[in-house]
Amino acid sequence: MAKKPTTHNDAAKPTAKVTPSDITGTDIGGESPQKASPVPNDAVLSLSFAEPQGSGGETRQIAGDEVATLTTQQGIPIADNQNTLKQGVRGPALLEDSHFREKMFHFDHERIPERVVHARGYGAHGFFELTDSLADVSRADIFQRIGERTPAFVRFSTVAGSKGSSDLARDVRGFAVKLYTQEGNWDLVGNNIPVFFIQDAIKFPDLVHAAKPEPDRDFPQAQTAHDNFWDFISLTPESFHMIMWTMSDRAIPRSLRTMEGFGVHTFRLVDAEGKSTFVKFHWKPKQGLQSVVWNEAVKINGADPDFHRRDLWEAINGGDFPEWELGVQLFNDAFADSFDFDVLDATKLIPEELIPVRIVGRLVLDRVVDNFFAETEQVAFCTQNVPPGIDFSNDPLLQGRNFSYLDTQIKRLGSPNFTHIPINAPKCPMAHFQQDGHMAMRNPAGRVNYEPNSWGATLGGPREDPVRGFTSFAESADGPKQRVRSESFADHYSQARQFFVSQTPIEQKHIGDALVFELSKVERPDIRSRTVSHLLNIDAMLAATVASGLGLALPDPAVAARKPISDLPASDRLSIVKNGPQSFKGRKLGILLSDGADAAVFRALLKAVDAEGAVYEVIAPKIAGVTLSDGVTVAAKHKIDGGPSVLFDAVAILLSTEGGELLSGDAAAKDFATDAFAHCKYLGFSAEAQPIFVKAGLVGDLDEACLPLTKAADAKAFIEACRSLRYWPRELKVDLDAATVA
Ligand code: HDE
Repeated sequence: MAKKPTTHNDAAKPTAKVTPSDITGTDIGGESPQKASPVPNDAVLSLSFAEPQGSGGETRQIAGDEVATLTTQQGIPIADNQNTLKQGVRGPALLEDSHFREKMFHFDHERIPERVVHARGYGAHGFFELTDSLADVSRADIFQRIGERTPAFVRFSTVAGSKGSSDLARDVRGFAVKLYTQEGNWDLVGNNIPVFFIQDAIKFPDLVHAAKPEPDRDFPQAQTAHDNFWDFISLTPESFHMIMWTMSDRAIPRSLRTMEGFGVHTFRLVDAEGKSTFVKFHWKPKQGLQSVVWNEAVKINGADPDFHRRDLWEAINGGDFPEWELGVQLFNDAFADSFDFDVLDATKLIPEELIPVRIVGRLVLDRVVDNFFAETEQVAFCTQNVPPGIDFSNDPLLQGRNFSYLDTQIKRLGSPNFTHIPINAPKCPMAHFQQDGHMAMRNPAGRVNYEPNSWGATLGGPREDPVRGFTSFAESADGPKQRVRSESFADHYSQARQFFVSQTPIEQKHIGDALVFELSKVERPDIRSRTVSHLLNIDAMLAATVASGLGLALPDPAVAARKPISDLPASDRLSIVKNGPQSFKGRKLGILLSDGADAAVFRALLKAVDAEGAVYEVIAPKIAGVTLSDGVTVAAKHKIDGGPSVLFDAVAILLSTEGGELLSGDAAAKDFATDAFAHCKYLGFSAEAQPIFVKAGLVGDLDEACLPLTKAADAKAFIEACRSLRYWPRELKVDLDAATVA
């Protein structure tokens, strides 16, 4: 018997968006109110998004809505998007099915090569606003007029992991800024750490090969805790300053919004007379610095691998626009000559105590992308994109980068016309004779495509401008061709030590813990030992702590190419804890509720959270939500199993007597409390939460950062306490390794 033909055209019908309150009749939402997402998220809107690509805007009515007609890329209207063309109902597919062929062909070619490094990233649009003119030192147009705004696009990234890796890997973060200035695009392609692993670009492929998954087994993914990485590092002493940073909590930021950004290299600013001033660029987050702790990072990766991108998306869509100040350290040849280290050496920084950071502008991110691929994936940063007034130094790492980035974009984007893609196109006028190539969207019009020509001002096209045009700083260079490393690059440990001694004791402990963790994953004892031999040149106590954590006999110190300076003064700006915001603004409170929880305390908590400029999310035994003591229902954002406390900056547990008894038998609820406690978070609780603390073994340990929420008046004090972000003294009581910290 022949089967009846079936169609599924109903699937194309738009469905109404279902909100939690549709299901539960909820009175209060399960999270802080958010601005509506501007991004289409149902069938109808995504069709209208495709409209400019050729549907021609043809529409028809479906269930009362105007819906665009689905077409092929050639604009041919499609009658059936559910079934291939067949000979007979159950017969073979036909080659003439051009709609199927085009759809599959396009799908098969959807991916472009991911970035070799910085593959996983997240971007947003915004603007740069000049707050202090730099006209005294630079002719760059962007630095002339106070108050003027320049459009910007920023892409944050991890370095080692593939595109689909998780956000909380221990890693450097990329902080790449494209500024669409009126004299061309300026790409400041920086990191969240002000120094780099290597001094010369020729070592970059080795560094990256060593950091990425080992080539025979293709693991571990997105982590440096393996033999190859530490083998390379322990054979490359210049990397140890950067290692101090990557083993610190800088490498596990709480949010992309709570990290600093650095241009890393020494650049030049050049004025109209051609005079040069050296400069280092800094982005300082208005949100303050903040990181997570390692055990938390590991768990966040499981609970929400998109933790950082979600945070940025939610903050911008919630109207809490992330902001950074642009700071510059300006210095001249005299300072460069007198400085203990070479300003061309990217493994060194200049302490802010020596050259203060002058704040000259602000960067605000106020718009998420319309489409991740079109913008964040296709954005092409090139270090060599600098407008007139900004120039390079001879830093050998920067010089190498200036070659690499253009090369990489042709591989990734596949055409020399990648500047025709809107995200990469300058927003100022362009005029040149470059033409043709794959996907050329904008060939020059007219008969003339060369220069000089004799077609006159109107027909002859653009001409060079020796005054306005980019002029390289006229630095003189001479000497024999040779492959050498300057003697002035030979000190590898002094600033590593300076960074270490600038940290608070808890941050120093974290560096030790991280080194022990990473090296405990290294299989070869000689690599572990060689690494510790370098630490001995940095700090004897750190080396001893790591050796003891590994159960390793202390080796001899590594032979230093130059004797380290051991008395460089501590620099407070290098510590995260010393630069915390002392504010809960922009942070997230997780509120674990049960049926019957005290409505007055809950409402007071929401009020206090709102007053602080923070946000909240409700966690409950069931995703449908809970009914409070006053009969009002509250939607949940997370079921308890999907909303662990690692996702929040602080937590409150508000339960009824029955709720407390019920949840004390639930492992996820116990983990919620024990993790919040172990991660030194502020913890507010109603008395009814006691059974959970009993079962979790926390009762005797609750400290001054565990605050009762018995009445509405307690809420404000609790949120004010949360401003410290963490209660660090607790960590020394909950970590075995703490015993080794002095
Ligand atoms: Fe990169 N780097 N890099 N890098 N880098 C790339 O370019 C390279 C270095 C940085 O969000 C690649 O488009 C070399 C330092 C960021 O799209 C590639 C050297 C710093 C991003 C490349 C370095 C960075 C990249 C890969 C040593 C901080 C992501 C994909 C000389 C100052 C940009 C791409 C984005 C990306 C080469 C060292 C930052 C291969 C050869 C130092 C933020 O071209």
